[in-house]
Amino acid sequence: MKKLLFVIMLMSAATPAMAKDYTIRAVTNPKREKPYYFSPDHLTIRPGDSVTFVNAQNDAHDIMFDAVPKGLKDKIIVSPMLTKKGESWSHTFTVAGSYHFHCHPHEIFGMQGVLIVGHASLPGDTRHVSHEEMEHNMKAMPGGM
Ligand SMILES: [Cu+2]
Repeated sequence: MKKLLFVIMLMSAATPAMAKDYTIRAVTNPKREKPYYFSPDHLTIRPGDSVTFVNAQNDAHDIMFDAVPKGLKDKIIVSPMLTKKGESWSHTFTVAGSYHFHCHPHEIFGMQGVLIVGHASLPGDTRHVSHEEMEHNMKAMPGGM
């Protein structure tokens, strides 16, 4: 009975009606001291919420999650390359913890961000994903590199 109650609680926690969709813009602005950035670059959401990354202009940005909660196991989260203004990519986050992401073309410019789903990961609960793993995943995607 306790187990059934727990399952019902889990199901109601994942009810789509409660889930929100957030927007993070991928911005190129040569007038700024830091020309490439995500806006916002820090965001806290709840498990089950989605984030839509929107390309703010005609420039190439992508989103690679290089540090994710261990609870995701071997799942890799990467977007296709966004090249046109308004082009977007969405992902729903169900596993709680800290997520770190960056834009590959502009990684050396510090184009990165942090997403907290529910609560921050405890020390040791983060899995680092190599570029090799992420790029392999991108090639397998339609519209990927
Ligand atoms: Cu970029």
